[in-house]
Amino acid sequence: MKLYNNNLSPYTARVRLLINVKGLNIEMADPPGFRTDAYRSINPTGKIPALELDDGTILPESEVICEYLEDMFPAPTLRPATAQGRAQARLIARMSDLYIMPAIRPLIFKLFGREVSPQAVAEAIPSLNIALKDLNALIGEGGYAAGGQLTHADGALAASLLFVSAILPRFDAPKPFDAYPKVSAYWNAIGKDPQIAKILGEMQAGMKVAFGG
Ligand SMILES: N[C@@H](CCC(=O)N[C@@H](CS)C(=O)NCC(=O)O)C(=O)O
Repeated sequence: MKLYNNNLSPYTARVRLLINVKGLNIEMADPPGFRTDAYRSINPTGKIPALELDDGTILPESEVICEYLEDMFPAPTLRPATAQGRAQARLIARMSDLYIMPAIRPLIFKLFGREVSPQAVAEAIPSLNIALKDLNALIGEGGYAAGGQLTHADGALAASLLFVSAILPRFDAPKPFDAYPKVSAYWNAIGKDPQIAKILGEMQAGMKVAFGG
């Protein structure tokens, strides 16, 4: 199998977490550009990650890829043992995908010089604060997002919080987690997990190249 990947992307980082933990032999490939016809002919969404299966099928969307890898290679697992733990892991991964990343997307676009309206930029930090407040109410304790153990939710959440911590200071919000004690505690703890440290380190190296860290 082949993963269309870029180490800077939080969506690809969460897939590499599963690949690393499960010890899978999956080739990493650069996409032939973003939003290019060449890449869209491989992956219609034009986004990374995309997993090319052995029969040539393309699976886009990080959450879908993570679920596929869990189903195909169940051990070791990043799913909690109980139904409730699994629900919590899925909840936190969705909060990252549906609320945190969309809130900061205008700021990421601005940083990368992509077209974005001033209104979208102005709304980004208020939207992020709503997402962080909700996350603070729902996140697990003990250093992990769900079930007191490393799960796929940590891949999604730690990667998106790294983006928040790196980008918000560039928009006059130097300490974005300070008002959210459980999110702060999580952020201070999660990087100590060696598997999370590895994907965050790869993202940071990518950030250094893309926008100076
Ligand atoms: N919902 C998608 C989001 C993927 C995504 O937005 N990836 C970014 C890189 S971080 C991308 O490929 N962007 C290309 C573009 O902006 O057109 C997922 O979870 O995989």
